[in-house]
Amino acid sequence: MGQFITFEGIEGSGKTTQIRMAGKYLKRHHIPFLITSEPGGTPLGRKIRKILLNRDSYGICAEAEVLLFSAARVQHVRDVISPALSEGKTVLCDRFSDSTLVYQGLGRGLDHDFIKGLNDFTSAGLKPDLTIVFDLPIEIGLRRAMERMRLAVSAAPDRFEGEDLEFHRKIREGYLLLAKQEPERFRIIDSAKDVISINREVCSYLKGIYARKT
Ligand code: Z5A
Repeated sequence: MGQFITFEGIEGSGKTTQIRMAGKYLKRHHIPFLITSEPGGTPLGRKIRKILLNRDSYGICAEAEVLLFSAARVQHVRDVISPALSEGKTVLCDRFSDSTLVYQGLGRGLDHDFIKGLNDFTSAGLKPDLTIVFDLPIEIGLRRAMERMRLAVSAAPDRFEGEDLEFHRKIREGYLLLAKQEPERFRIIDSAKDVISINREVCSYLKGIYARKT
């Protein structure tokens, strides 16, 4: 089985930038890998993603939202993640079930145990071997996301980017709490640092996980 590594964090925390750089590191070391993301990763997931992020989908209630993220995940795990792991590939995934715990649990206020059960069901018990949380003050993350949007001519804030500061603060605190509860799985990186320093830290954690395996 390959290693399952998830990248988590608030909006604009640099996950996408770092996952690409981590892929380059694995390539240099001839480690077969797959980069994927949630919600997405499958044709169904990409359709669900459009619904979930579309700002005009105002009417989605928290209960419907969690089920849509879960539907995208179950397809993703079955069609993409589990097969790749079975082939011995390392899977680098931008967001996974911890996102549901913090966004739909703490952010939307849905019951924690209910979401845990749902996560177990959708991921068929699959748990990341390593989860890296990219942590930084929400103001910096949101500023980065806005700046990226400004550079992309037609982009507009999605449903989550439109949430207030209190929502994003809960998300950040939620990740730090999860990391405290499972210190053996989580690593926290200060994501306010520059891209190269963060990448160095990510690579050291990747090195650690392969060393643990041998
Ligand atoms: N969601 C959920 O509610 N429940 C779930 O179960 C799941 C997801 C799975 C998906 O949004 C939304 O779905 C997400 C949670 C919710 N919404 N929120 N918030 P998404 O996939 O569209 O976006 P995201 O996951 O939130 O990530 P992002 O906004 O795309 O940001 P990022 O990937 O973490 O960061 P980035 O794209 O690498 O960097 C952002 C910008 O900052 C970019 O211009 C970079 O060049 C720049 N950057 C990156 N690193 C640095 C450093 N170190 N210094 C300076 N600038 C930097």
